[in-house]
Amino acid sequence: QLPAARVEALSLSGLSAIPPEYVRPADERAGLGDAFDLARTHANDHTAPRIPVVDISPFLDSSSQQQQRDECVEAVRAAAADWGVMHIAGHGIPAELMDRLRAAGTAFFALPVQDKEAYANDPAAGRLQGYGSRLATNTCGQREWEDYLFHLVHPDGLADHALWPAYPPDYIAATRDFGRRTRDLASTLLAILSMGLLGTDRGDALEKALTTTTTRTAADDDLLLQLKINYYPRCPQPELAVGVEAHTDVSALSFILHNGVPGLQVLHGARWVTARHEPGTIIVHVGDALEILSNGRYTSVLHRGLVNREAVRISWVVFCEPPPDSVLLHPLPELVTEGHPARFTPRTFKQHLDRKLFKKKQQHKAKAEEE
Ligand code: AKG
Repeated sequence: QLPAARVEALSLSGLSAIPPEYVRPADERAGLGDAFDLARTHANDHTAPRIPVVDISPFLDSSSQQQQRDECVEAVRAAAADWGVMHIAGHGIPAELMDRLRAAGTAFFALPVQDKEAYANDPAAGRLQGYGSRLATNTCGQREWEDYLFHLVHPDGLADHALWPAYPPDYIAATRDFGRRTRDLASTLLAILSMGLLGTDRGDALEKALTTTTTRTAADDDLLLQLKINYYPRCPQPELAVGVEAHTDVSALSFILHNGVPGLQVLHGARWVTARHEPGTIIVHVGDALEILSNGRYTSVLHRGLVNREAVRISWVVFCEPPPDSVLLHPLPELVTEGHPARFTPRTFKQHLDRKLFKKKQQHKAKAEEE
């Protein structure tokens, strides 16, 4: 088997036109462009909708008033319902730790491609963790303009540090600490989101529905956090390519940091909105698992990653997922009423993932037959 072509190597080769397998179909190309141009247009358009910024510090500060907490619950609820995405401020993760995480991932990707190959994954052989590039999984043979590093980050007992970069020396410590802090943030947000659905005294509902454990200790925690570092090289024809094609996340929540280069777009109404740079915040997506538990009250946000000519974009996405087989995901019983029947059939996380992949394959097949 030939080694996978790395997009970074392609980008560094200085080509002026991208290979045909990276060119998206005409219907998808309509809204694409250089992410810097789109971000500038969005910033200058004062009527453009903006992804909400929500400060959750009242939940981390024991001296805060109930009214501040209620306002915070309502702001998070509204953002999760109307957008399925928000910038979280006041999240309690130290800026210094976020800088260390970014510095570590950036230093790893600054290594020559051949050094990173020591960490190559092999999805065909079932080895998903490691350094990779999305292969064409669809019948159209289309590829995405990015390389990535993927591994489980929490719980620490399940993380295989042998698969994590040994360089830079701070990679493991910084990434592990960030995973731990993100796990705590996930609990805080799930509590706020639960209160938004069921009231102040039901803050435990969502986390209970996502896990099998009643006490959260390092040993028995079964909410899994997977880290994907996306590396989007410069692209000579950003109007023809995407870094990550439009999708919703299968996770309950996803947390995103990035290096300040624009690229993330989310669908709001019928419009693609470019995420702004909100320094210090963490972007949070509602994923499919939370949409199911909330019976559709919270929206699993459709999003994509665009590329640009000028600068490398790097993003750190932590997917927060229930265990694959031991939890049955279904709408919380209190949210299923005569007026609001269940919109989702019960399924495990793994079944949901399999169904989604199957549907995607069917769609590609139907499209290929059409053409
Ligand atoms: C993904 O990796 O699933 C993404 O959606 C990446 C988004 C981003 O790079 O901001």
